[in-house]
Amino acid sequence: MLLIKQAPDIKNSEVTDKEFFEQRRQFLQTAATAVAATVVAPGLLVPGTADAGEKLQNVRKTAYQLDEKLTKYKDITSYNNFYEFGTDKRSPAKLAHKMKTRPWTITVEGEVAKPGVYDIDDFIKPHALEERVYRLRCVEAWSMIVPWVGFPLADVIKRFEPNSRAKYVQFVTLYNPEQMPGQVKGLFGGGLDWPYVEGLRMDEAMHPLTIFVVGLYGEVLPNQNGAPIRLVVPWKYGFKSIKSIVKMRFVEQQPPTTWNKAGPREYGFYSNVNPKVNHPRWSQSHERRIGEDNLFSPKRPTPMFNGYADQVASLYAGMDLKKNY
Ligand SMILES: Nc1nc2c(c(=O)[nH]1)N[C@H]1C(S)=C(S)[C@@H](COP(=O)(O)O)O[C@H]1N2
Ligand SMILES: [Mo]
Repeated sequence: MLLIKQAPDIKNSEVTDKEFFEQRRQFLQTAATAVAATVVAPGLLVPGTADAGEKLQNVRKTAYQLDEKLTKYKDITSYNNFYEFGTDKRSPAKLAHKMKTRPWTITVEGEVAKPGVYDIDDFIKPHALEERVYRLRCVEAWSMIVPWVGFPLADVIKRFEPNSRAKYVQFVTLYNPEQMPGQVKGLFGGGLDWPYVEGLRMDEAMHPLTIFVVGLYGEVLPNQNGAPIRLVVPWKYGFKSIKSIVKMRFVEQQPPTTWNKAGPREYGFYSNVNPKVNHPRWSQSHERRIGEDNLFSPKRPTPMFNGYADQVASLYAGMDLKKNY
Protein backbone atom coordinates (compact mmCIF):
# COMPACT_ATOMS: atom_id res chain seq x y z
CA MET A 1 0.00 0.00 0.00
CA LEU A 2 0.99 3.57 -0.47
CA LEU A 3 2.68 6.44 1.25
CA ILE A 4 1.93 6.04 4.93
CA LYS A 5 5.25 7.47 6.06
CA GLN A 6 7.00 8.37 2.84
CA ALA A 7 7.38 12.09 2.24
CA PRO A 8 5.62 13.20 -0.94
CA ASP A 9 8.04 13.52 -3.83
CA ILE A 10 6.08 15.52 -6.33
CA LYS A 11 8.69 15.56 -9.10
CA ASN A 12 9.21 11.84 -8.97
CA SER A 13 5.56 10.99 -8.93
CA GLU A 14 4.85 13.39 -11.76
CA VAL A 15 7.45 11.68 -13.90
CA THR A 16 5.92 8.31 -13.16
CA ASP A 17 2.48 9.48 -14.02
CA LYS A 18 3.58 11.27 -17.19
CA GLU A 19 5.38 8.12 -18.29
CA PHE A 20 2.19 6.22 -17.79
CA PHE A 21 0.29 8.88 -19.71
CA GLU A 22 2.81 8.91 -22.56
CA GLN A 23 2.85 5.14 -22.85
CA ARG A 24 -0.90 5.13 -23.02
CA ARG A 25 -0.88 7.97 -25.55
CA GLN A 26 1.67 6.08 -27.68
CA PHE A 27 -0.38 2.93 -27.54
CA LEU A 28 -3.58 4.71 -28.52
CA GLN A 29 -1.87 6.66 -31.29
CA THR A 30 -0.55 3.45 -32.76
CA ALA A 31 -3.94 1.83 -32.44
CA ALA A 32 -5.71 4.86 -33.92
CA THR A 33 -3.30 5.05 -36.86
CA ALA A 34 -3.78 1.36 -37.57
CA VAL A 35 -7.54 1.79 -37.56
CA ALA A 36 -7.36 4.95 -39.65
CA ALA A 37 -5.19 3.25 -42.25
CA THR A 38 -7.53 0.33 -42.67
CA VAL A 39 -11.07 1.42 -42.01
CA VAL A 40 -11.66 5.04 -41.06
CA ALA A 41 -10.51 8.25 -42.71
CA PRO A 42 -8.22 10.19 -40.35
CA GLY A 43 -10.53 13.18 -40.47
CA LEU A 44 -13.15 11.18 -38.64
CA LEU A 45 -11.04 10.91 -35.52
CA VAL A 46 -12.47 14.03 -33.95
CA PRO A 47 -14.68 14.36 -30.90
CA GLY A 48 -18.11 13.23 -31.78
CA THR A 49 -17.37 10.34 -34.03
CA ALA A 50 -14.96 9.02 -31.43
CA ASP A 51 -15.55 6.41 -28.77
CA ALA A 52 -14.42 6.57 -25.15
CA GLY A 53 -10.66 6.25 -24.97
CA GLU A 54 -9.99 7.50 -28.49
CA LYS A 55 -7.36 10.20 -28.71
CA LEU A 56 -8.63 13.75 -29.14
CA GLN A 57 -6.95 15.85 -31.83
CA ASN A 58 -5.35 19.28 -31.32
CA VAL A 59 -5.65 19.52 -27.57
CA ARG A 60 -3.85 22.64 -26.43
CA LYS A 61 -1.89 22.57 -23.16
CA THR A 62 -2.73 25.42 -20.81
CA ALA A 63 -1.35 27.10 -17.73
CA TYR A 64 -4.03 25.37 -15.66
CA GLN A 65 -1.71 22.88 -14.00
CA LEU A 66 -1.28 21.80 -10.38
CA ASP A 67 1.80 20.93 -8.36
CA GLU A 68 0.22 17.63 -7.43
CA LYS A 69 0.41 14.15 -8.80
CA LEU A 70 -2.30 13.38 -11.35
CA THR A 71 -4.77 10.75 -10.22
CA LYS A 72 -4.35 7.63 -12.34
CA TYR A 73 -6.64 7.16 -15.33
CA LYS A 74 -7.76 3.84 -13.86
CA ASP A 75 -8.86 5.49 -10.61
CA ILE A 76 -10.62 8.44 -12.27
CA THR A 77 -12.60 6.03 -14.43
CA SER A 78 -13.42 3.30 -11.91
CA TYR A 79 -14.42 5.25 -8.77
CA ASN A 80 -17.38 7.39 -9.81
CA ASN A 81 -20.51 9.07 -8.55
CA PHE A 82 -23.11 8.76 -11.30
CA TYR A 83 -26.35 7.75 -9.60
CA GLU A 84 -28.07 7.09 -12.93
CA PHE A 85 -25.94 3.92 -12.86
CA GLY A 86 -26.35 3.14 -9.17
CA THR A 87 -25.08 4.52 -5.89
CA ASP A 88 -22.08 2.19 -5.69
CA LYS A 89 -18.81 3.84 -6.78
CA ARG A 90 -17.96 0.82 -8.93
CA SER A 91 -21.31 0.59 -10.73
CA PRO A 92 -20.89 3.40 -13.28
CA ALA A 93 -17.74 1.83 -14.76
CA LYS A 94 -19.62 -1.47 -15.11
CA LEU A 95 -22.94 -0.16 -16.41
CA ALA A 96 -22.36 3.13 -18.23
CA HIS A 97 -21.55 1.43 -21.53
CA LYS A 98 -25.35 0.99 -21.82
CA MET A 99 -25.67 4.73 -22.46
CA LYS A 100 -25.59 5.72 -26.15
CA THR A 101 -23.65 8.95 -26.61
CA ARG A 102 -24.33 9.28 -30.38
CA PRO A 103 -26.55 10.56 -31.81
CA TRP A 104 -26.94 13.12 -29.02
CA THR A 105 -28.52 16.56 -28.96
CA ILE A 106 -28.33 19.51 -26.61
CA THR A 107 -31.38 21.73 -26.26
CA VAL A 108 -30.71 25.41 -25.55
CA GLU A 109 -33.78 27.25 -24.28
CA GLY A 110 -35.17 30.04 -22.13
CA GLU A 111 -33.95 33.63 -22.01
CA VAL A 112 -31.67 33.43 -25.02
CA ALA A 113 -31.55 34.87 -28.56
CA LYS A 114 -30.55 31.60 -30.22
CA PRO A 115 -32.57 28.76 -28.70
CA GLY A 116 -32.57 25.45 -30.53
CA VAL A 117 -31.73 21.79 -30.59
CA TYR A 118 -28.10 21.30 -31.51
CA ASP A 119 -26.32 18.13 -32.54
CA ILE A 120 -23.52 17.43 -30.03
CA ASP A 121 -20.83 17.56 -32.72
CA ASP A 122 -22.03 20.93 -34.05
CA PHE A 123 -22.22 22.11 -30.46
CA ILE A 124 -18.56 21.20 -29.78
CA LYS A 125 -17.03 21.98 -33.17
CA PRO A 126 -16.55 25.78 -32.88
CA HIS A 127 -14.48 25.37 -29.72
CA ALA A 128 -10.75 24.73 -29.49
CA LEU A 129 -10.02 21.91 -27.05
CA GLU A 130 -7.70 22.56 -24.15
CA GLU A 131 -6.32 20.52 -21.28
CA ARG A 132 -6.82 21.76 -17.74
CA VAL A 133 -5.64 19.98 -14.65
CA TYR A 134 -8.18 20.64 -11.90
CA ARG A 135 -8.74 19.38 -8.39
CA LEU A 136 -12.12 17.66 -7.99
CA ARG A 137 -13.46 17.57 -4.43
CA CYS A 138 -16.48 15.46 -3.57
CA VAL A 139 -18.62 16.40 -0.56
CA GLU A 140 -17.91 12.85 0.67
CA ALA A 141 -14.40 14.07 1.61
CA TRP A 142 -12.36 12.56 -1.19
CA SER A 143 -10.56 14.24 -4.06
CA MET A 144 -8.80 13.62 -7.36
CA ILE A 145 -6.44 15.56 -9.62
CA VAL A 146 -7.82 15.32 -13.14
CA PRO A 147 -6.45 16.38 -16.55
CA TRP A 148 -9.74 17.35 -18.18
CA VAL A 149 -10.13 18.28 -21.85
CA GLY A 150 -12.75 20.86 -22.73
CA PHE A 151 -13.48 24.52 -23.34
CA PRO A 152 -14.83 27.48 -21.36
CA LEU A 153 -18.57 27.50 -20.73
CA ALA A 154 -18.42 31.28 -21.19
CA ASP A 155 -17.56 30.84 -24.89
CA VAL A 156 -20.61 28.63 -25.36
CA ILE A 157 -22.92 31.02 -23.52
CA LYS A 158 -21.76 33.95 -25.65
CA ARG A 159 -22.63 32.01 -28.82
CA PHE A 160 -26.26 31.64 -27.77
CA GLU A 161 -26.66 35.26 -26.64
CA PRO A 162 -28.64 35.19 -23.38
CA ASN A 163 -30.76 38.30 -22.76
CA SER A 164 -30.80 40.54 -19.68
CA ARG A 165 -33.41 38.38 -17.91
CA ALA A 166 -31.03 35.41 -17.90
CA LYS A 167 -29.77 35.40 -14.31
CA TYR A 168 -29.05 31.66 -13.97
CA VAL A 169 -28.30 28.67 -16.19
CA GLN A 170 -29.87 25.31 -15.47
CA PHE A 171 -28.38 22.06 -16.80
CA VAL A 172 -30.23 18.78 -17.29
CA THR A 173 -28.84 15.23 -17.62
CA LEU A 174 -30.25 12.61 -20.00
CA TYR A 175 -33.39 10.86 -18.77
CA ASN A 176 -33.46 7.32 -20.18
CA PRO A 177 -34.26 4.51 -17.71
CA GLU A 178 -33.58 1.88 -20.37
CA GLN A 179 -30.00 3.02 -20.62
CA MET A 180 -29.67 4.28 -17.06
CA PRO A 181 -30.85 1.55 -14.65
CA GLY A 182 -30.52 3.82 -11.59
CA GLN A 183 -33.43 5.89 -12.94
CA VAL A 184 -35.83 2.97 -12.64
CA LYS A 185 -37.98 3.63 -9.57
CA GLY A 186 -37.33 1.27 -6.70
CA LEU A 187 -34.01 0.15 -8.10
CA PHE A 188 -30.62 1.32 -6.94
CA GLY A 189 -30.41 5.01 -7.93
CA GLY A 190 -30.67 6.36 -4.39
CA GLY A 191 -34.24 7.58 -4.84
CA LEU A 192 -33.28 10.83 -6.55
CA ASP A 193 -35.70 12.85 -8.65
CA TRP A 194 -34.84 12.30 -12.34
CA PRO A 195 -33.55 13.79 -14.50
CA TYR A 196 -30.55 15.11 -12.57
CA VAL A 197 -30.51 18.91 -12.67
CA GLU A 198 -27.96 21.51 -11.65
CA GLY A 199 -27.59 25.26 -11.93
CA LEU A 200 -25.19 28.16 -11.75
CA ARG A 201 -25.62 31.88 -11.31
CA MET A 202 -24.72 33.65 -14.55
CA ASP A 203 -21.45 35.09 -13.21
CA GLU A 204 -20.40 31.62 -12.01
CA ALA A 205 -21.27 30.14 -15.38
CA MET A 206 -19.29 32.87 -17.17
CA HIS A 207 -16.26 32.52 -14.87
CA PRO A 208 -13.13 31.52 -16.84
CA LEU A 209 -12.56 28.47 -14.59
CA THR A 210 -15.93 26.94 -15.51
CA ILE A 211 -15.66 24.48 -18.40
CA PHE A 212 -17.58 22.01 -20.50
CA VAL A 213 -15.60 18.77 -20.58
CA VAL A 214 -15.48 16.23 -23.42
CA GLY A 215 -12.28 14.39 -22.55
CA LEU A 216 -9.86 13.07 -19.98
CA TYR A 217 -6.08 12.41 -20.29
CA GLY A 218 -6.24 13.58 -23.92
CA GLU A 219 -8.92 11.05 -24.82
CA VAL A 220 -12.66 11.04 -25.40
CA LEU A 221 -14.47 11.04 -22.03
CA PRO A 222 -15.55 7.58 -20.82
CA ASN A 223 -19.29 7.27 -20.24
CA GLN A 224 -18.91 6.85 -16.48
CA ASN A 225 -17.29 10.30 -16.29
CA GLY A 226 -20.21 11.98 -18.08
CA ALA A 227 -19.85 11.53 -21.84
CA PRO A 228 -20.46 13.02 -24.26
CA ILE A 229 -20.33 16.34 -22.39
CA ARG A 230 -20.34 17.43 -18.75
CA LEU A 231 -19.74 20.49 -16.67
CA VAL A 232 -16.72 20.99 -14.40
CA VAL A 233 -16.81 23.81 -11.83
CA PRO A 234 -13.62 23.28 -9.85
CA TRP A 235 -14.30 25.49 -6.79
CA LYS A 236 -17.61 23.72 -6.05
CA TYR A 237 -18.32 20.23 -4.69
CA GLY A 238 -18.25 17.51 -7.34
CA PHE A 239 -22.02 17.16 -7.52
CA LYS A 240 -22.34 20.59 -9.21
CA SER A 241 -20.31 19.16 -12.13
CA ILE A 242 -23.30 17.58 -13.87
CA LYS A 243 -22.72 14.76 -16.36
CA SER A 244 -24.15 13.72 -19.73
CA ILE A 245 -25.94 17.00 -20.36
CA VAL A 246 -28.88 17.24 -22.79
CA LYS A 247 -30.22 20.68 -21.94
CA MET A 248 -29.12 24.19 -20.97
CA ARG A 249 -31.90 26.52 -19.89
CA PHE A 250 -31.39 30.25 -19.25
CA VAL A 251 -33.73 31.42 -16.47
CA GLU A 252 -34.53 34.42 -14.32
CA GLN A 253 -35.11 32.60 -11.00
CA GLN A 254 -32.64 30.39 -9.15
CA PRO A 255 -33.37 26.90 -10.55
CA PRO A 256 -33.92 23.75 -8.46
CA THR A 257 -30.98 21.37 -8.13
CA THR A 258 -31.12 17.61 -7.57
CA TRP A 259 -29.18 17.35 -4.30
CA ASN A 260 -30.87 20.38 -2.81
CA LYS A 261 -34.25 18.79 -3.53
CA ALA A 262 -33.07 15.46 -2.05
CA GLY A 263 -31.65 16.99 1.15
CA PRO A 264 -32.04 20.74 1.55
CA ARG A 265 -30.31 20.83 4.93
CA GLU A 266 -27.28 19.03 3.55
CA TYR A 267 -26.91 20.56 0.08
CA GLY A 268 -27.48 24.19 -0.86
CA PHE A 269 -27.56 25.85 -4.25
CA TYR A 270 -24.04 27.27 -4.02
CA SER A 271 -22.10 24.25 -2.71
CA ASN A 272 -18.78 26.03 -2.77
CA VAL A 273 -15.95 23.95 -1.31
CA ASN A 274 -15.63 25.42 2.18
CA PRO A 275 -13.56 23.77 4.93
CA LYS A 276 -15.30 25.95 7.53
CA VAL A 277 -18.86 24.79 6.84
CA ASN A 278 -19.32 21.12 7.66
CA HIS A 279 -21.76 18.76 6.06
CA PRO A 280 -23.82 16.89 8.70
CA ARG A 281 -22.24 13.57 7.72
CA TRP A 282 -18.81 14.32 6.26
CA SER A 283 -16.12 16.72 7.46
CA GLN A 284 -15.34 19.36 4.86
CA SER A 285 -12.06 20.43 6.50
CA HIS A 286 -10.05 17.43 5.28
CA GLU A 287 -10.10 14.88 2.47
CA ARG A 288 -8.37 11.80 1.17
CA ARG A 289 -6.91 11.42 -2.32
CA ILE A 290 -8.36 8.58 -4.36
CA GLY A 291 -5.77 6.02 -5.43
CA GLU A 292 -3.14 7.29 -2.99
CA ASP A 293 -4.46 7.64 0.54
CA ASN A 294 -5.84 4.76 2.57
CA LEU A 295 -7.65 4.59 5.89
CA PHE A 296 -4.40 5.11 7.79
CA SER A 297 -3.02 8.02 5.77
CA PRO A 298 -3.11 11.45 7.38
CA LYS A 299 -6.04 13.41 5.97
CA ARG A 300 -5.19 16.28 3.63
CA PRO A 301 -6.53 19.72 4.50
CA THR A 302 -9.18 21.02 2.08
CA PRO A 303 -8.41 24.58 0.94
CA MET A 304 -11.06 27.32 0.74
CA PHE A 305 -12.87 27.21 -2.61
CA ASN A 306 -10.88 24.05 -3.34
CA GLY A 307 -7.72 26.10 -3.84
CA TYR A 308 -9.26 28.61 -6.27
CA ALA A 309 -10.06 31.35 -3.71
CA ASP A 310 -7.87 33.99 -5.34
CA GLN A 311 -9.89 33.60 -8.55
CA VAL A 312 -13.44 33.14 -7.25
CA ALA A 313 -13.79 34.65 -3.74
CA SER A 314 -14.91 37.98 -5.22
CA LEU A 315 -18.00 36.30 -6.71
CA TYR A 316 -19.32 35.89 -3.15
CA ALA A 317 -18.24 39.20 -1.61
CA GLY A 318 -20.78 40.23 1.03
CA MET A 319 -22.55 36.86 1.07
CA ASP A 320 -22.86 34.82 4.25
CA LEU A 321 -21.35 31.50 3.15
CA LYS A 322 -22.74 29.69 6.21
CA LYS A 323 -26.25 30.52 5.01
CA ASN A 324 -25.48 30.22 1.33
CA TYR A 325 -23.81 26.79 1.55
N1 LIG B 1 -25.87 13.36 -13.86
C1 LIG B 1 -25.08 13.22 -12.80
N2 LIG B 1 -24.01 14.04 -12.67
C2 LIG B 1 -23.20 13.90 -11.59
C3 LIG B 1 -23.47 12.95 -10.58
C4 LIG B 1 -24.60 12.10 -10.75
O1 LIG B 1 -24.91 11.23 -9.92
N3 LIG B 1 -25.38 12.26 -11.88
N4 LIG B 1 -22.64 12.86 -9.46
C5 LIG B 1 -21.87 14.06 -9.12
C6 LIG B 1 -20.90 13.84 -8.06
S1 LIG B 1 -21.51 13.62 -6.49
C7 LIG B 1 -19.55 13.89 -8.28
S2 LIG B 1 -18.44 13.82 -6.98
C8 LIG B 1 -19.02 13.98 -9.65
C9 LIG B 1 -18.05 12.83 -9.90
O2 LIG B 1 -17.43 12.95 -11.17
P1 LIG B 1 -16.43 11.82 -11.66
O3 LIG B 1 -17.13 10.50 -11.57
O4 LIG B 1 -16.04 12.18 -13.05
O5 LIG B 1 -15.25 11.85 -10.71
O6 LIG B 1 -20.02 13.94 -10.65
C10 LIG B 1 -21.20 14.69 -10.35
N5 LIG B 1 -22.09 14.72 -11.49
MO1 LIG C 1 -19.71 13.98 -5.01
